[in-house]
Amino acid sequence: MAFELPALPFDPHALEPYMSAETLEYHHGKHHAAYVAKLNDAIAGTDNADKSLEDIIKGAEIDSGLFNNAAQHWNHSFFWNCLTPNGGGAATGAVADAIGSSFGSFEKFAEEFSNAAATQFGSGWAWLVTDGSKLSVTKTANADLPLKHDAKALLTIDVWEHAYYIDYRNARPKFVETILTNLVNWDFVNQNLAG
Ligand code: MN3
Repeated sequence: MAFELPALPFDPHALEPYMSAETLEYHHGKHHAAYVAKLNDAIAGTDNADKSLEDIIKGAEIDSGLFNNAAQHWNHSFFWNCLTPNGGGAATGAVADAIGSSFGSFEKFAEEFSNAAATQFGSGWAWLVTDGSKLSVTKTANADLPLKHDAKALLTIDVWEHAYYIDYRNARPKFVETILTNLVNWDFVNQNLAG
C-alpha cells in the first residue's frame, strides 16, 4: 500500500503570523510530499510495500535512502500535529505534571528544549521524549528519530532550514521560541503521553 501525504490538521493560514501559508505550501506541499513520493518509489515491489511505516523505519539502515524518506514522512506527520492555532505557553494536563517532576519546572524544560533546538548542528529535530517513566529532551540529526532509539516521541520541532527560512531567515532560536510561545498543541502531547 502506497503511503499518502496527510492533509494538514489546520487551515494553511491558521498559524499566521507565526508560520505563514507560504512556509506550509513549501514545507508540507513540496518537502513532505517529496519524502512520501520517494518512500513510495523505494518500497514499490519490495517486501516493505506491505509493512507499516514504523516497521519500515525500525528495519531500515540509518541514513539509507529508505530510512531517510520513511523517517521524514513520520517526523513531518508528527510535527504538523504538534502545532495548533492559539497553542503554546505552559504545558497542560498530565504533561505539565510530568514536565515538573522530570525537569523541575516548565521554564527549565523550555530552556533545555530551546537549547537542543538551537545547538543541533545542521539539519535535524529537537524532541521531548519519554522512556516510560521519565521525560527528557533529545535532538537528532537529519531524519533520525526517537523510534529508532527505543524512546517515545511526545513533541518535536523541525529545525531544518526549510522549516523556518521563509518566515525567520537564519533566526532559528526565534522560530523555536515562537512555536513554544504560540503554537505547541499540548492536547496532542498529552495524547502521546497517554497512548
Ligand atoms: Mn521539514
